[in-house]
Amino acid sequence: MNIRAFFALTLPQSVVRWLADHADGLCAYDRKVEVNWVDSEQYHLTLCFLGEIELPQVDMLEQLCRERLKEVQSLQVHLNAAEYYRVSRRLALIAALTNESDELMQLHDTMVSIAQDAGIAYDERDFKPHITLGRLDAKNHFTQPECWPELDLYSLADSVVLLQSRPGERGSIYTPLFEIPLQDLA
Ligand code: 3AM
Repeated sequence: MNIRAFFALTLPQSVVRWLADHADGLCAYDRKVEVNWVDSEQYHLTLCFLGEIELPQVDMLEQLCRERLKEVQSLQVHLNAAEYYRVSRRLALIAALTNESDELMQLHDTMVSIAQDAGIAYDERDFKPHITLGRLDAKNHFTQPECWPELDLYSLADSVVLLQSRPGERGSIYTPLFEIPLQDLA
């Protein structure tokens, strides 16, 4: 059985509530109702997309994560904008963005090397850390505001999860397969 999976950071409930409230405000720009807004329960920051993996690889990934993340500290993620972001020729997002801090980029690299050590052929795309609030076809009529509402939010990232992605009636549904806590910030 194959499992579509990816490593992600989950967010504290307080941050989820702020982001959901912010996303509510952004709905006003979705004049043609083209954006498929993500359910706030599904908010996450993707660290490394693995694609289709097999069940035994989940156990191997968990073991590798427990070893390699033992010394890794929790981090603060500064969400400093929420705006339109065209991911590919087909997909655009309304996403909360963060600057590429050294800690976050190092954690991304660690997750990539764990995936590779578990025998997963990782297909490197540019890693632009973000939290997807809504998705829309890249060919759309969305008119961006001259100035997006400000976002200035800090989120503690204190664990890494492996999420399974399955198609649901209203977009993908993500289910945690395992969660590894990071070390407390000193
Ligand atoms: O929900 P977000 O935006 O974090 O865009 C996909 C989604 O990201 C991304 O993995 C998350 C779960 O599906 N994704 C899908 N295919 C991908 C790929 N080939 C990918 N990221 C990188 N490479």
